[in-house]
Amino acid sequence: MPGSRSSENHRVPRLGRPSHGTPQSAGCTRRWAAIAGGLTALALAACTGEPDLGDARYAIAEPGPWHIPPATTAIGDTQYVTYTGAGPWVGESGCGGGLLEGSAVLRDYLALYFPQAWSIGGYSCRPIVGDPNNMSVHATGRALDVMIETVDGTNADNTAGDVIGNWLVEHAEFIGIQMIIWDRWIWNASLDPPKDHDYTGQHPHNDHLHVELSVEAAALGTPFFQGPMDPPDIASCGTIPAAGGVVDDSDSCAGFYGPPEFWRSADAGHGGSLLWTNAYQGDDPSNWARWILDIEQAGSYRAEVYLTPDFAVFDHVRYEVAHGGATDALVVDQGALTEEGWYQLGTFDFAAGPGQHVSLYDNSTEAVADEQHIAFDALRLTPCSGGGCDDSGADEGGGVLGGCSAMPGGSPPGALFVLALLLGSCMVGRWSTRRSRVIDSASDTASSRASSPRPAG
Ligand SMILES: [Ca+2]
Ligand SMILES: [Ca+2]
Repeated sequence: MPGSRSSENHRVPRLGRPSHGTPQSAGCTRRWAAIAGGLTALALAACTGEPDLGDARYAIAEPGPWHIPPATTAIGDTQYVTYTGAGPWVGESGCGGGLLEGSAVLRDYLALYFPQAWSIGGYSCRPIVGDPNNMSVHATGRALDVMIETVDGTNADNTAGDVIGNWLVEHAEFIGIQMIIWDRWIWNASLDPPKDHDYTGQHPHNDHLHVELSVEAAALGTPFFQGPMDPPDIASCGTIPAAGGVVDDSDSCAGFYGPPEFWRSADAGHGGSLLWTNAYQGDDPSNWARWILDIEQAGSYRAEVYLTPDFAVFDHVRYEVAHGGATDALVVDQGALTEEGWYQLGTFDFAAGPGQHVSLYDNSTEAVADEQHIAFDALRLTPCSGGGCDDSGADEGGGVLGGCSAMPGGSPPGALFVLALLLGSCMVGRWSTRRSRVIDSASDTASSRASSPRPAG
């Protein structure tokens, strides 16, 4: 996992999430037997039949390898892409030097629409693992490693990864995908059906999808790269109407990522539920969350987050607002609030359509004290113009927090900006987050964490 968590995180009990009920797990049954002599409050909370928090969206390991559903297989069987390997290994002089252009575009697209991938990289100058005479496709710049956190350190998270693999299979010809390896299974677009079978290579591909582009795709020659790139239809989770709207943490347009044991829920906040985690010092986020936005009508919107004092403590919470092709990084003092309510992040120009978001990250480059809670609850967008954009959410308490826009493009409320200057807490520059690095960086080397796992293939 990125970075190391401060120890206080491990001492905070995680409670079940009331809004998602699933059958009681076998693990809880065993635990009941084991603790018959002395139940603790924590065990009670953990055994009420509620799933672990992260299970609400991801973190399910299906038995067996990647199972491509029949409907996807049927589409995949109609796809044909010529397979081109990397040729013999002739030393580093034969390597491409970085991701090719099409690979970088696909990387950015996948990072945007499949946030369950915690990092995406792919360039590596080397032979195939276990086959020193032949060059890895990674060395040509035509292969991506789409990193998916395992469920338990061993088993592939099929909820998170299968949807990506299946989407790539269904669009293989359109994009130019020649091969995918995921969870001990391989799909090869150049084969006559059946195009998939078990993968028995050295690395089980339990923590990443290996995705190879065709030569044509890597050179931007396939239809995928020719026009506007629509989001994958599976990513739609609702639209913010022209009059504005709220995305709450319990909505399908709200995603929370990273180790589920560090996300805690509370029966508080907007709609009676919120999530919180603790800040920690590190270069990369460990836990992060995103409100995924599809905007009906382009325009300026005041963006506010709902905060509750007991769960909003940390004074350097990093937010990113991706709006209308720009990404603004913000630092917000969640701890500045004294009452529950809506607090402004600023006013942003959103485009019509999907692919926009507000994200929140748990890491800080500076030292972090114990128990610095970060709250993830509801986001509200309200259309506004002129001075009306500076109005604080007066209906349910709230106001303006100390913080600042770290990037040009956003227009934080005047009072907020002045406060930021007084506090001297304005942090300038684009954040080196896992997400923005992947999306914004043109160089493969910037995705350094992504290049650490080097599987076969
Ligand atoms: Ca599996
Ligand atoms: Ca909520």
